[in-house]
Order: sequence, then structure tokens, then C-alpha cells
Amino acid sequence: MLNIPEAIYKHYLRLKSEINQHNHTYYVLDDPSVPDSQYDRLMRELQEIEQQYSQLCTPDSPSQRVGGVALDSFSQVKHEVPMLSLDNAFSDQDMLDFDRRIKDRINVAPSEHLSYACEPKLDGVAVSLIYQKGLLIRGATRGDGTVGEDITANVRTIKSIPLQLHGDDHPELLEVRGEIYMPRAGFDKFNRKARKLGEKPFVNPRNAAAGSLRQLDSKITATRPLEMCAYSVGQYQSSHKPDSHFAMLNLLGKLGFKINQHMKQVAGIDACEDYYQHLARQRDQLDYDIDGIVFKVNDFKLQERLGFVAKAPRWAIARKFPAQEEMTRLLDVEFQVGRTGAITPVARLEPVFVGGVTVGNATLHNADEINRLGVCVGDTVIVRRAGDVIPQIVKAVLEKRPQDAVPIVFPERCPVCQSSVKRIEGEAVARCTGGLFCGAQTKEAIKHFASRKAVSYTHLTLP
Ligand code: D41
Repeated sequence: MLNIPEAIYKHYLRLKSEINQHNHTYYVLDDPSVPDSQYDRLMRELQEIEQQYSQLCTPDSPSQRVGGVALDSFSQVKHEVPMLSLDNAFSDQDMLDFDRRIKDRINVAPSEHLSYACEPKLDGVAVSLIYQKGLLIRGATRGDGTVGEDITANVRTIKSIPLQLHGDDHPELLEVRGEIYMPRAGFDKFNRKARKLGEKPFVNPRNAAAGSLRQLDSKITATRPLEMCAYSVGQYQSSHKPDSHFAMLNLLGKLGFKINQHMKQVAGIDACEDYYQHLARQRDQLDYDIDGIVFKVNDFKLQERLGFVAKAPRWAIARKFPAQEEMTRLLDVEFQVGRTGAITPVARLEPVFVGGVTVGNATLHNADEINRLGVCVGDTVIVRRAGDVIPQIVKAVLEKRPQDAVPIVFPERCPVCQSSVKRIEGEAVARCTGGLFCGAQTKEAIKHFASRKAVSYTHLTLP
């Protein structure tokens, strides 16, 4: 082992801190501050020094986020402080009852307004992260709340998780709890690529997050666009403890964690209802899936007095949103011809209320997707609608297949002009070969030409 000259060591620490800072602004604050090329240059420089002085290559080095050797299995870990679950509320009345029960228990007049912390309920995987003397030493899944799996190698690859707490006044021991999730953009990108390559897409972002964390090879996890948002603490040893949930989350933000930007503290259960309505309207515009809102009694002393029943705290509740996945029946499949002749199968569904709207159509993408889903006309299917993307069929419920279910046959001739349909080797899309002879292609071409995007483009390219 070589001795490190002081100047190199100092330079190394500066590089490390700069890279950590970039990861934080990019992945926690969602604010890309330096071009990728600059980031890559810093990282290469760091790695070169680590290659020469191997003692620097510790688990908290940002170079270690690419993953390491694959495991044979995950070991089990016990949660010293159990990870509780959440009770659900499905109506305004459930929320009023929740508020009333709490006030009864702590002898507060019904007319008083309790302070509640409100936050979106992210749809991902609940995890626990332990920091000793400021360093990440263990990451685990929630499991059944008492015993989970050690996924330390995988969580280290997630760039919004600090490997080292920020500042120098951090707790001796800190267990952060939060949700690891896959933002919709990353999920859609992953699935688009999988479909193009004829591979299996993920059913929804929650499965994508769970599947990515279940990888024994952390190098695979490292390629998945996962994020973590902190929502509470377990073990906590420090000279100072915030006195409310809201203050604790703000502290976690200062220590380097991502905390939800929509989190808010409000007074009284009516304000909780307003918050719920407000977020329900914003749900489609968020970058990630949420399945409801979590409301927590803000004051830690009150939380302690309230305690928990069975495995859920009395001081918290999750008010659910309409489901983003529902079952319905596939009535028919139509084949639409686009401007470039691409043929897209569109499912006609028995209308169903999903993700807050009534859905009657869903895309089936292409022939590969139809084969992969193995879906028939007449089948009961699961449709998913999240964000403003086109609803998708994610699964056929085979147990409910009727006797007269009809397999979907991809047409060999264009449904509009009868020209032959061709599929280029290695491409997922099938196309009508009719060109402008095809009525559908002509119509779409004119629509495209007249569209604002195309017109402004033409305008820009004209001399
Ligand atoms: O966003 C979430 N999924 C979320 C989950 C959240 N924002 N807060 C949560 N708070 C708790 C308690 C109140 C028990 C600390 C939770 C969960 N629990 C939770 N996630 C999975 C099981 C329980």
C-alpha cells in the first residue's frame, strides 16, 4: 500500500466532496448543475487516484455506486425498532373518525385543531437505512416489519441516498425510513426500451422498484432509475431530537435526503381534507405514482401518548386515491394506421373508472406485446392509467378467460387500404406498405403537416 502525499489526499477529498455535491443537486434537489461531461471528468479523476491508492476506495466513495460483486442470496436482518404499517381511510367520514378517536384519547376538545403533517404516499418499496457516525452501513427492506432483507449493496447504487450524511453535526446513530421508487419518466423509458428489444416490460413503477431492489447483482440495480424519499426515522441517537415530524423531515433534508416537496403541516382535519383534494387534482402531473396521502399527528409527544394498535400507529392514516389499476373486459381490438404506416393495436374496453377517469381504450403497442400478454378478445384484463400517458393493458386474468375467448390476429393487410403489412427484422412495429396510396397515411400526413410542431419546423428549415 502506497503512502498518499498530502497534496493528493487533499485533492482527492475535494473531488469526492464535489462529486457528492453534484449527486445531491442532481438527484435530491432535481437541479442539474453541471454538464455530464464535467461530472464524468471528476469521476475519472477520482477513480484514477483510487486505483493508485487502493486504501481510498472505501464503501462511501461515490465511485462505488456502480455496484459490486453479485451475492448468492440476501441475508435477513431484524429491525430493532419495528417498521409499522399504515391504517387506511377510504372516505371523508373515515378521516373525521380518525381525528375524533385521537382527540378522545388525548382529552382534547372536538373543536380544537390538531397539527397534522400531510405528505403524498409514494408507491414503491419501504426501506430502512442505518447511518453510524454519519456513514451508511446498512440498507434493508421492510419485509414483514420485524425482519427484512439486507440490500445494502443495492441501496448504495441509488444516487439520491447519501453514502455519508451532510454537515458535521449529525446523529451518532440514525435509521432513516423511506420509500424507494421509480419515477414515471424512468419507468416509461425502461419499458419503451424493453418493448423495442422484445423484452418483458415492468407492470408498474412499484413492481419496477421492487424487481430492481431484488437483484442479487447490484450492477443491475445501478442501471435502474431509482430514487428514495425519506418519511420517518427509526433508531435515533443524538444530543438533539426535533419535536415534530415536520421538523424531523426538514432535518433529514439538511442531512442530505430527498424529502417530498409537497409535504405540508396543517391545522385541523378540514385542512387535511383540502390538502387531499388539492393533491388529487395534481396527481397526474407528479413525476411519480402516489396511491394516496399520509396524515400524521405532527407532535412527537402526542405520537408517543397515542402509541399503536396491532402493528399500526394510532397517530397516522393513509387516505387512498382511486386505484390506478382496475379490471375490465377486452371487447375488441382495432388496428390503427399512423402517418408513417405504423400499425398500432388499440384495445376497446368495457368502460372502467381507473386513475380518476373513465377509460374505454388502451394501447396494446405492437404484435410482440399482444403475444407476450397472451390476451384474447373476451378476456378480463388489468388496465393501468397513471399520469397523462395512454392507458395500458398490463395483464390478462387467465383464471377468468371465457370459453368463447377469441385470439387476436395481427392483420396481414392494411385495414384501410388492403396493402400488405410488413415488419422489418428486429423492429417491433409493423407497417402498411401503401404509402400515400393509403387513405389513413395520407390523412395523418396532412394532419401532421398542418400541426403546429410540423409547421414551425418547416418554417425554421426554409431559407
Ligand atoms: O410515502 C409512503 N409510502 C409512506 C409510507 C409515508 N409517506 N409515510 C409512512 N409512514 C409510516 C409510519 C407512520 C408508520 C412511520 C409510510 C409508512 N409508514 C409505511 N410504508 C409501508 C408500510 C408503512
